[in-house]
Amino acid sequence: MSQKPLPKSHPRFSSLSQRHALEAGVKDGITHPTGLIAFGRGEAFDYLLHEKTHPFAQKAIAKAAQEIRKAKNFVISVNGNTSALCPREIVQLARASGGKLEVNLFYRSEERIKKIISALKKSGAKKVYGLKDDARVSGLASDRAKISSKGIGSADLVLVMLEDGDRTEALRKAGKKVIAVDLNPLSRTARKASITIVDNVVRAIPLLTAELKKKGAKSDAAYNNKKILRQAEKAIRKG
Ligand code: PTJ
Repeated sequence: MSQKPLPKSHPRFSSLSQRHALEAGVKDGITHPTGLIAFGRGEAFDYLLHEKTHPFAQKAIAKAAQEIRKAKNFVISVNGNTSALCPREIVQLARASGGKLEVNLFYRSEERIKKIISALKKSGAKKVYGLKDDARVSGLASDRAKISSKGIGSADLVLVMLEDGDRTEALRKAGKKVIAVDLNPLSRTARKASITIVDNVVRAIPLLTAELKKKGAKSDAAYNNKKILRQAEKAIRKG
């Protein structure tokens, strides 16, 4: 459906722009139609968080940057929603972190993977894993189990965004650290991840890239993910 450009002065400009990015993603065959519903769930939490990055998310971002610096094989897992919402920002994060990109889908099809890889390449990505799956995440029934041995298969640290919870659990069981970006602090992904950034991906990913570029970032040995999730839940309840 063609429409007039959104006025930047609209109080919900950012949120509406994200909706339209996903609408285009569905039209282009990148985003699965149910991704719109998943986004709506996130949007409700974002509304309660006043669509801003809170200190608990900043803390998680700082810890995530620290873990990325230490990682031997950091992989960013990309799905249909994130590739429509913030492809350029994801590629910039891969560049700043030296991490690999891998497409991993719940509703897996070769056609969608190819389209997502091409969208990431248009945004500047060089190599993107995921089309050829030669390994599996054990204990996972869904197609998300299909991975590349050179990507997620050999990763020690994986970034997941907008996930269904069982993969995070299975990745942890496989001995990998997981950074999750999820607006819902009650989700299984949020609870099972090593570090949970409770924030919208469109804000969290550029902030993580900026954090990685900072020199002399200090280490925070006292990081406690359960505490971060409690703080996020409290902020949502307060509204
Ligand atoms: O592209 P595919 O085939 O891999 O399919 C992906 C979807 C998104 C359809 C699939 O992973 C899914 O159904 O996800 P869920 O189980 O609905 O979980 C999505 C989680 O992401 C929920 O906890 C939402 O609150 C959260 N979320 C939604 N939008 C955002 C978000 N978190 C951060 N930023 C967002 N913009």
